[in-house]
Amino acid sequence: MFLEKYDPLKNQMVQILDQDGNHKEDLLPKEMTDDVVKDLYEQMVFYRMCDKRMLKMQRTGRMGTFAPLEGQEAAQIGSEFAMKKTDWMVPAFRELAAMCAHGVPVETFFLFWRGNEIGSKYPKDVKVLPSSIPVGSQMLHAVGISLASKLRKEKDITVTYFGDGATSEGDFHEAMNFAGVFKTPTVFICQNNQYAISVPRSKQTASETIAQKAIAYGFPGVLVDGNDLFAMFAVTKEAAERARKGGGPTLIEAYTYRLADHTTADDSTKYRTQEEVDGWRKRDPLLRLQKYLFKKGAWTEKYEAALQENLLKKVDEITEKVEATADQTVDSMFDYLFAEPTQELLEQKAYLKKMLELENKK
Ligand SMILES: Cc1ncc(C[n+]2csc(CCOP(=O)(O)OP(=O)(O)O)c2C)c(N)n1
Repeated sequence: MFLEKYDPLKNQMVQILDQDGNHKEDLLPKEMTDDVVKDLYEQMVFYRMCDKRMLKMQRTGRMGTFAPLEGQEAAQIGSEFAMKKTDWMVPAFRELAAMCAHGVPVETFFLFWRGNEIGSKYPKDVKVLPSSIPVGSQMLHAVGISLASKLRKEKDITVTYFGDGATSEGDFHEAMNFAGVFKTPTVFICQNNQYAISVPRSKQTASETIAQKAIAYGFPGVLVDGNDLFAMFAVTKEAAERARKGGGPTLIEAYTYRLADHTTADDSTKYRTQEEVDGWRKRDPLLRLQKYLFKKGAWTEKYEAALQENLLKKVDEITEKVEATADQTVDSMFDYLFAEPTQELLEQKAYLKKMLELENKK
């Protein structure tokens, strides 16, 4: 429905819930009952809180450099909710909400960004790949995984996330081309948050939209309001169903905004105005859901206060667990690289251990 009706070349964008909390009744997905919307809203509040906690920890030397999520909660939670738990997720590096909603424990996510190797060890049944730090490389992995699913006649699909900056990488074009030719069950989600560090979207591509790039590769591309939970869910669901039925890939451009700095090592005041950020704050994905729920009589200040209190306790517990986890020994650097270590790795490990022993004796 959305994939055919909305033309990216005409800049048509799918929106079901606007920034004032008004929705289009005829487009509201049937899955979005008040209870479900509340549950998804609570998840979004929770992940924003986790993100804020990570920032606090980083500023006090208890977390490494990381890429904050703030502003992209609807793009991630809406699309994840359209996936089955058996589907693969292949993230970039800003996907706290999507990855944890898909089964990565929040503690594990925190540990990864603390530099602890345990942070890369997911429970066995969690079908999420680790965060990809090299920009864009993950899209090729996603296409490979989805091709494997197709060849094995498995019904799972693969959803991969990346930013607007990643579309300038050769990897993006190779992945899109391969997916189009082999009709792989892949859903490409570009979170166009308007910047690649300090490079604005206007300097990234001369195309009017990112969604339209799919046309050249022979499959649909659709522009979606990425701050609209309902639209993100509805379009991802359609793309996922299409992929599952053998229809091939889809590119979704989630039009959104990174409200925080690129990473904790960035200062976004150097390249964007406060006025611009304030304008986007009005389009906050959490705020519009709050307004929607309020109109339905399902949101009150009392409910919000209780929610914040409960979630804060949960975040405190996670933080305690994370900080009580022992740092890893040097062995872990080598042990998780391959199922069977190579001779070269064994030699390097022995050498490093010997060097550290000598160092400690000094
Ligand atoms: C291959 C590669 N080149 C450069 C970098 C440095 N780098 C890290 S994030 C980033 C910008 C990514 O922008 P975008 O894809 O829009 O994602 P966003 O950070 O906005 O979520 C760059 C250039 C990198 N990590 N990998």
